Amino acid sequence: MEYFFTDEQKMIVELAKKIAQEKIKPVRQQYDESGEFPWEIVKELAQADLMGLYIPQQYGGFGGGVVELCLAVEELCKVDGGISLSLAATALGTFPILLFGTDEQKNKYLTRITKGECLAAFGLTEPEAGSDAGATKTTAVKDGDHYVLNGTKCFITNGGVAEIYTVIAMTDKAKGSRGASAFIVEKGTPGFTFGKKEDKMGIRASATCELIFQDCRIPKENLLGREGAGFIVAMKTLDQSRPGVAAQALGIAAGALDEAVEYSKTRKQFGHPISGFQAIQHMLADMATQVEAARALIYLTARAIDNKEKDISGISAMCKLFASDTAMKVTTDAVQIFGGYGYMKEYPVEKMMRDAKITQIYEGTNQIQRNVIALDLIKKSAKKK
Ligand code: COS
Repeated sequence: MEYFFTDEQKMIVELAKKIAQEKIKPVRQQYDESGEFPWEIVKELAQADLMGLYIPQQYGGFGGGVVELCLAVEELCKVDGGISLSLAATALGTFPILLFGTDEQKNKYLTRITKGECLAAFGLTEPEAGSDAGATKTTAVKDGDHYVLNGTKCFITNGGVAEIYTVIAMTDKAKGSRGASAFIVEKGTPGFTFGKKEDKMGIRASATCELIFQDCRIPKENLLGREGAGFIVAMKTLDQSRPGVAAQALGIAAGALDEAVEYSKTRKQFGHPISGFQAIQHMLADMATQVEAARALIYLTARAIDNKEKDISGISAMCKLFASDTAMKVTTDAVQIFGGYGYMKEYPVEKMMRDAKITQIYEGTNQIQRNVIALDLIKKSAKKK
């Protein structure tokens, strides 16, 4: 099903598929083992102009939106869910600037991202503020023409490798989540350093580390939106980016399904290819149905976001919830279809299952997604009355 994509959008898919097959597939296992950051692939993505897919043309981007981003992410993640994250995590770090930046901020930062000169990251999570994003402890104190940041962010995707960070910090602790503000912080700013690099179960080619702010002075021009709007900046950023995580999960699931179908045709037991057994056929049928349903939900939502529809929190959370649960189920079933071979690192589905797990956790656990969906339902039902 092609969901009525335009010729341009189909070209993006073909381009991403070519990079995934020709450049990423040959090195995915090596990067998974070493946990190194795949700069050579980032360069390929930048040269193919994929880094600016969702950024307006006036800033040098392709002028697409969440649909284009999801198409590229899905296709790349069919082959590898970790390497391609440099692109998706940069989008997460870029959305706050796109949504809330001034013209000056957009000109300064978006143009660098579209040129492929640098990556971006989003600094919200802290050791004691994970699901409870409002419990942010990092502070930003105004001092003349500067803000002084102190605190630690953790589990930051693209941490250390990105040049541009959007960071949430408290400018007025007494006001709770209404006292949070968002800032752009550049790598290399004195007082901004990186902590330990995480050693992860999956998406190992993606860089994840701590951001440490110690009396880090940033110019007041780097405030994003107004003071006190940081929590809303974070929530609206997540509303916009969750379909991208869902596309990552979808890609991983679709990749595992393809592997399982191919394997079932070649693996013989009891004198027949296992694809001839109904037990396997029913598993494949369920996997394919879930993948197709996730795809329909994601592109419906991405279109709604690109059409600037309001009230997208609930459906955006549904994408992330449904696609990530699908990825976990489908990759687990793919390992089952491969049997003992599926458990071995020599076959790709073992890695796909490890990569899938994080999609149920980051950008809000699936438990938080259910909270967001339920609150949205209740809010909308109150409005109807
Ligand atoms: N868009 C606009 N405004 C929103 C919003 C959204 N999507 N979500 C919440 N708000 C507003 C609320 O309307 C409320 O406004 P008022 O103060 O004017 O009433 C304010 O923000 C606080 O909202 P709420 O009371 O619902 O906040 P909570 O502290 O209860 O937290 C959740 C809400 C759980 C949804 C939030 O903390 C969250 O998303 N957590 C997960 C964070 C996450 O995804 N972390 C992963 C790391 S980022 S990679």
